[in-house]
Amino acid sequence: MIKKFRIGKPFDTKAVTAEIQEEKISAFPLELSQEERCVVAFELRGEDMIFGLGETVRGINKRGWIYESWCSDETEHTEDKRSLYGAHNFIVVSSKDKKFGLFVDFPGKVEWDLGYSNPDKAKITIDGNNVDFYYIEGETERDIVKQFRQIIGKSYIPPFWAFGYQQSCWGYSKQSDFISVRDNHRANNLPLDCIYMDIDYMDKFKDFTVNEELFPDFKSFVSDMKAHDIHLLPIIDAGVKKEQGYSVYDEGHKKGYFCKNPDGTDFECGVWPGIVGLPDFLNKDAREWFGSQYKTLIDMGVDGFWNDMNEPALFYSTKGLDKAWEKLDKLSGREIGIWDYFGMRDTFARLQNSMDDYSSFYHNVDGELVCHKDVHNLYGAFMTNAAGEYFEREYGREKLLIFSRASYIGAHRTSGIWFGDNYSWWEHILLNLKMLPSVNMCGFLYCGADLGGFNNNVTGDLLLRWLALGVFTPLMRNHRALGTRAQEAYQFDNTQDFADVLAVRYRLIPYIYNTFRRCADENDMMFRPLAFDYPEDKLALEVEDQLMLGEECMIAPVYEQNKSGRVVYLPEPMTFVKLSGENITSTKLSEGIHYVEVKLNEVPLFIKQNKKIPLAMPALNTAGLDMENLDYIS
Ligand code: MIG
Repeated sequence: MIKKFRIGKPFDTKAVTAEIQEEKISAFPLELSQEERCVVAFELRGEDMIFGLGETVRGINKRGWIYESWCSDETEHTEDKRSLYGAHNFIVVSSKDKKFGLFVDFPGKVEWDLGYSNPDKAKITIDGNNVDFYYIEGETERDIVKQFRQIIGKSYIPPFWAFGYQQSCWGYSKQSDFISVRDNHRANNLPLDCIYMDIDYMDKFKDFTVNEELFPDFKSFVSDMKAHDIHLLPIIDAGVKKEQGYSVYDEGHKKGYFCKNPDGTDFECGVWPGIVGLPDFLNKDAREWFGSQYKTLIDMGVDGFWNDMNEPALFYSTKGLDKAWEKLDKLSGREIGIWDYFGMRDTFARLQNSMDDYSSFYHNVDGELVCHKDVHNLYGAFMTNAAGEYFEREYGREKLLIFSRASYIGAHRTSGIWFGDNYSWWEHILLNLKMLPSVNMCGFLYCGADLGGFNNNVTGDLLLRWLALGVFTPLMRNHRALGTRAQEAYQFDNTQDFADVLAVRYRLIPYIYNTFRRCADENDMMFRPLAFDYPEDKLALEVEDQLMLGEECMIAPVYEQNKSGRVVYLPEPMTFVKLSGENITSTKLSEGIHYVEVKLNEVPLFIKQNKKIPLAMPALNTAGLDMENLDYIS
């Protein structure tokens, strides 16, 4: 049962697609106070658990920390942080006698103090008082999620090939880089379906352009790669380079499609291309205009994109930089104290993604000026909707792959997400795992983390262990930052181990793909906390390093260094399966705690009693998969 409560005149976030009758606010079932800000609160008792909040830090059970919904270009996903790239305002609260879901539909900042200030109290502070609440009651957590998913509309489904293995690296720039990635995979019997193009393919980082020196005939290059069954996926950044004569900028500027300063001039900031205009994705016409720009690259044969820097990420604004120079000028040449020095240093560091800037530019929403700060969390979602809606209209469903870094609930209907700039840290394998059920709760099914880690230098064992989780995530992409140690599967001496693990992905595609489609159809979660499936099992409730997958399985990757296996908890008897290349070993295990050994080239999987899962024969790409002749394991 879903109840909708409205306070004031909320901004239309487009998150909810169903028509729901409003209830009287006096019937709102939680504590509610309204002054300048709206605050919702409720008691937390001993064993109560809180799930949700989508893409964010910390545990599957979110209790005991303070989170902020504020789409952030956060480059260090450590547990002291409060926000990452997404703003996913949905939680499920689970206590012994009552379970409920709460969606706070609000496009500005929301603070979730879930037992941080006071362990017995949850306090949600909304940065304003025009907001819609959806309160959902149900028998089980999964049922509450399904009801929620039903009102926000069906999840995006990518093309089938998007379930293949994908390689990415910030730094591939010339044609020969891409060809060598392709050929090295082939030569080492490593499967591959896609290679990503990061910002270097562009001409001076200008969206929808291709550097002609690097790619003299881009169209034939794309088609040549496709003839080898490799899809190329260019990145698109939110900011549009300010350059006279660059048609996208000229048109956007002329038509007033960029975000504005209060005086009506374009708000300008520095990102990779230098000074950019920020397309006003909150403006319907600007949105349609930007969406149609993708055609330039689609016409060259490209059939997918990833949208980046759309929180939006700002290195500095021109007005912010002017102020910083002024400060510097005042100090320059004088004898300064240590605090002056720190102040000066911080003045420049604080220019990045600053609240001053977010509070100082405006969107044009149907003729009305809206301050960015009040709708910040919609920016990336609306950018991606612009693309996704255009793709569906012009090319049909399931034709183009698209996923985004920033998101709000609603974007799950038109695109997937990736989890941004993680590190080659063992603990980030676990963070990857923990985010999967929470983003599924919010409708994001096509998702995944940068396997191997984006920042920092990888090691072969870390990458193998991470891939053994990645074989189960719909988006399975190995990606790394410029200047980090090479981490393609063929860069390590034990290449065969990588071939063994990647082969398992292709063996599992029939299962992963069908489970994905079923979950999209039925508004279900692909990955669930054990707590959702075994609510009466005290041990299962607290498991934070294993997940249920589909109706059939449980996954439990090894995520620590120098471990030949791990401890796993089985809430019921299961078959423990190890998959490696074409090899399968299986052992029946009773319910309870076990230590299981897992070699670096093996993928561990636990299958429930009386369940079986299909396996295809390994293939080198999705085009070569035989989806008809399947084996079954149980
Ligand atoms: O400021 O395009 O998260 O995946 O490789 C960094 C370069 C910009 C951030 C993305 C990352 C991408 C990188 N981008």
